[in-house]
Amino acid sequence: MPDHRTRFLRLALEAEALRFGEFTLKSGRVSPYFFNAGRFDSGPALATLAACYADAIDAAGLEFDLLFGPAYKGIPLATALACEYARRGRDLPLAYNRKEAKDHGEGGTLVGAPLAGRRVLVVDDVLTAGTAVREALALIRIGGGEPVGVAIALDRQEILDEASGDRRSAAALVTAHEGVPVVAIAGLADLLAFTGESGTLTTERERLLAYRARYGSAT
Ligand code: OMP
Repeated sequence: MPDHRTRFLRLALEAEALRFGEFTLKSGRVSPYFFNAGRFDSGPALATLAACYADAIDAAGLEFDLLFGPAYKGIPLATALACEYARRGRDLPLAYNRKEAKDHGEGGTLVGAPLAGRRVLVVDDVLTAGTAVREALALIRIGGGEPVGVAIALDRQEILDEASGDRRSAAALVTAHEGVPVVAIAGLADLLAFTGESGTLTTERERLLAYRARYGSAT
């Protein structure tokens, strides 16, 4: 497993951003694990996380010239990543959105660097069905930017619909329909490998395997 995946999964478990138990998702599926990026709630945790994002993005060879963090959870993630790139000697403009339009001051829903004419990388936390990411791509296009990639921390690698027989992941469908690659620091497959190597997370791993058998994608 490339190092950034292991570093990220270790950090996520330590920060309790990744938890095992029983969680009902936005989709209604009952999951044996949940990822809450809000738990990366300190400077050191965000800095370590940002380095994992940067390593995953650079390994994928994505080319872009602006970082976009969708409200709310994407905002600190994209900000931390911009700081990490600055540390690595790269000056990247940063933008994000508000959930509610402002009708005074500078107005509108977009904040930060202008998107027009820029190749935009979306930075978000987790992808299940891809709805949140699609909304961010639409916002960027409306703002005149060109989305060229999506970077997420965790790809849950799930199918959209059990009944359809289509075993492609939601991330693969975003790429197919939107023409934009999705890069994850880690996915469910990595979490399974990690729990396998841990020697202690045996029950958790059994539950993850059962969940994957039902909702997991083939890719
Ligand atoms: P999609 O829009 O279905 O891709 O799911 C992304 C959203 O799911 C996130 O913004 C969260 O609201 C939520 N979520 C998590 O934060 N962590 C998880 O592990 C799973 C979900 C989820 O509900 O699927």
